[in-house]
Amino acid sequence: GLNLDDVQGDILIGMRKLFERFFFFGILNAPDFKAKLKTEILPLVTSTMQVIANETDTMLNIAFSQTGLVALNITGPTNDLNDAVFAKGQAMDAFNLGDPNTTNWVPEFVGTNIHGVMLLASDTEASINTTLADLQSKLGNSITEIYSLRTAMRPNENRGHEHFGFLDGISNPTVGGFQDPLPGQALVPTGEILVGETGDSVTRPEWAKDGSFLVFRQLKQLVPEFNKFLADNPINEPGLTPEQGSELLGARMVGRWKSGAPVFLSPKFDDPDLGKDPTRNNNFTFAEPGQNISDPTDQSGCPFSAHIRKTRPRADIGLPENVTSNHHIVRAGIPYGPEVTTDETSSNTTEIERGLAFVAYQSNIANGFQFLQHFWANNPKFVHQGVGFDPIIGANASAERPVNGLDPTNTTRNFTLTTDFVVSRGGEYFFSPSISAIANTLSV
Ligand code: N7H
Repeated sequence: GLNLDDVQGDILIGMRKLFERFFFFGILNAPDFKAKLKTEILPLVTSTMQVIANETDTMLNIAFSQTGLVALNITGPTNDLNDAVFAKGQAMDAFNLGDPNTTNWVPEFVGTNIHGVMLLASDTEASINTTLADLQSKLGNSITEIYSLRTAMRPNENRGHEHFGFLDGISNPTVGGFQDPLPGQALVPTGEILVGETGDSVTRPEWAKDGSFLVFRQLKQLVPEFNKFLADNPINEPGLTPEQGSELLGARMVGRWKSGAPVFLSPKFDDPDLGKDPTRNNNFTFAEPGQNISDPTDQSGCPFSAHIRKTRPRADIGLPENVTSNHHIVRAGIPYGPEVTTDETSSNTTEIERGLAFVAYQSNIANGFQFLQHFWANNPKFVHQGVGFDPIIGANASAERPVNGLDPTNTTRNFTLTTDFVVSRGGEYFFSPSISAIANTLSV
């Protein structure tokens, strides 16, 4: 069976604490770093079992980029992870992902200087600060800090919601041998998420088994601009106030209401009881009873372009999806940046950066994150001709984005989005190794 003591804890279920720090570093002295990786870092690395037990104050995970593995002298054909996208680094992939260029990127993500990232998660920021300061002093000059991102769950009733206001972290696949799927949850082969497990058909080094590729993206969100767009374009549906029409437009862009309730199951109004019920809030396929799923006109329940339908089309590409699709990712992102200020609300303009520290795990980046972004979200012909872009994350190199199906009163109506509500600030591709690989391969 799956060794949950050996798989890093963020991969399959996410550390999901109130605060998380992403600490990006370069390795300056490999022998020194390796020694400290073994004595100082390894004892603190949190396994999946430990995340489930939830007894750890500050959880730690660590992952390495391609240049980081090279710095550690993990090279040569026998050590090749055989993921071409990972090997090149994310900056080389910017154009392919729909980013207009890397000028909007956080400068530290441009190039391949980042060797690794440490993820520290805790319910208090003070604990993160203490643990990190302690680690930094022990690591000394073996590493250098390149960039660091502070993130936090949003306060009070917005806890668990991303900055546009929608509940996040609802639908993630589970893997064989881990947890029984909730109704509607995808059960995928273990090897779709974990390298070297059943379902991963790529040749891998022995030490890579039970690791996973970690895609990190700093995705800035233009929240006041998003809200202005909704306010300016309420769906004019009989019985809805303009405010409700705006809420409906936002819900159809995402495919869920802010509470998490899927629009497919609750097409006109939010249903908070449905949104918070894990046995019901993911239990749908997008197939209406008796519906010809390839009928591109039926978007009464949920637009084909909706973010959750673009990124997990369910019955649109045939069921059971664990057999027909190998395009699943496990998401473990968390918001960063402050709440919207009254100034920003009144000017409808973002002044302070906020967004999503996006994290996705998969055994194959080309089948996972890259596929979802490039072939689905950014492809106006997916899942049918004329569907348009994913209105949330679809990227067209900053050119305007046609989106269809959002207006349930006229699903052939086209919206042309002239603003990217999500702007890429770049990121990097990492490999999150098993704990035994850290002990027996990476630190020796
Ligand atoms: Fe998305 N959002 O708030 O609108 N996402 N996402 N995402 N996303 C999901 O089911 C959001 C991004 C997926 O199984 C929900 O947990 C935002 C990227 C996938 O039904 C919400 C950003 C990619 C799913 C958001 C962002 C994905 C998903 C519903 C960027 C991949 C699960 C809550 C700032 C390339 C689909 C939930 C399923 C769900 C939002 C990014 C993919 C609310 C704001 C870059 C696979």
